[in-house]
Amino acid sequence: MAKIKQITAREILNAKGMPAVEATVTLSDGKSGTASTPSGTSIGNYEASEIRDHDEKHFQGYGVLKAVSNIQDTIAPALLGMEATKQPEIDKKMIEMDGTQNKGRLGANAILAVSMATAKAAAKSSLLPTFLYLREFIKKENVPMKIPTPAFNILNGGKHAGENVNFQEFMIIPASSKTYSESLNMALVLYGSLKKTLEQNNFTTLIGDEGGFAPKLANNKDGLNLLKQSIETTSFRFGFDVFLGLDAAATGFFNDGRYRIKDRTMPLSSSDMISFYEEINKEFHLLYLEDPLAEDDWNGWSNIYTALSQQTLVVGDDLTATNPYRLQMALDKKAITGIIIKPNQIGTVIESLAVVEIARQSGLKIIVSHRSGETNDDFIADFAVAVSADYIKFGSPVRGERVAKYNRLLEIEREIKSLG
Ligand code: 2PG
Ligand code: MG
Repeated sequence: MAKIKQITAREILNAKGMPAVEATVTLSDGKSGTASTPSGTSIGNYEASEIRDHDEKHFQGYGVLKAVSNIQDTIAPALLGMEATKQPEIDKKMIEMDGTQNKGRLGANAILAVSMATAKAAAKSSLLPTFLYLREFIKKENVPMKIPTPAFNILNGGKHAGENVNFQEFMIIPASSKTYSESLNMALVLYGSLKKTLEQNNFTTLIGDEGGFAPKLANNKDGLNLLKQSIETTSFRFGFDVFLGLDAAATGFFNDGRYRIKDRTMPLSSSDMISFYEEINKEFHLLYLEDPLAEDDWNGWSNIYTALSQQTLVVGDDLTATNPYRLQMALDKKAITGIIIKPNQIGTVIESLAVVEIARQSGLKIIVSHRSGETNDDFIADFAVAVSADYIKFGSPVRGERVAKYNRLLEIEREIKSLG
């Protein structure tokens, strides 16, 4: 039974050059865990709040020294001596000490770093890989362990790519019958094929925040066409081996009650926007559609559920914000068939697990996701396997901060095999 002996914290940079919080939790048996909190770029209104210093002289105001000192001066003294495997008690203590609805006092960036570092340390102390250790906290009946199907965001748009196009993520999704290694191999082939297709069409092959290509396109439909073309020049069969998915991140192009997309000259009402999705779905048979509408367009969400949920997964991200209350609203209003889980949208490991539990009991598909401003931390790979997520979203299979997660999944795939 190892107890928390020391907690330290520091400011590091994430992959976008933004300061991030890293914490190390050391236990009485000498084992330790280190974790860091990512940041979003398209941040939803209902997310837990990360705190930044607003001191212009330090990292242009984006520093996180206050969050770091909250760990050292407030969180650490309160958690010292606690049993490391008591993750629910540890997270509860931090939630209570913060005392706000959105973790805005101590900072979700501070709290989550400690929460994840505690889980990593406790896993080591229990001599278990983190994904197996985390399974202690979920109801395992009917939840066989598996590597989730990866959705690869190989064409970046919206806020992740200088508004080159409106939709934020154009994804390729291997058939769920493929093994993880096969899916990763397919992603690399299709990534290369997309690069060639872009070159042939005189588009730039520079990349966006999540490693996907970021061509300046005339409209969103062109993005889907490019992906389809890139698949068709390989041996992979569109609609059989591989499917298409979108994260529209629609809050980003919604203003004054209207959606503005390059595909239409006039701004669109919610129902016109839904008609547009129906139109592209006829052509591209989307497997997955995330945040098609803005985060407060509840009527629109209920309507798109009615229109499309039999044909495609309708997924909430900004809508639900890994928040149990927002999830309950989405269920009451019949808005979604899948939910994005991002631990930093809610701020602790235990609350993230609880949201997964409610979602699964309600029959939703679970998608565990990174943020655009990732660090090299690979905790979410373990988390995704622990909860047997249906899908994961870790970006393109390039760039260190994305590859860190994909490589961890390769390692987990081997570890699961060796368990027999
Ligand atoms: C999203 C995420 C991750 P961000 O919208 O799903 O891809 O983007 O981290 O910028 O919110
Ligand atoms: Mg999203």
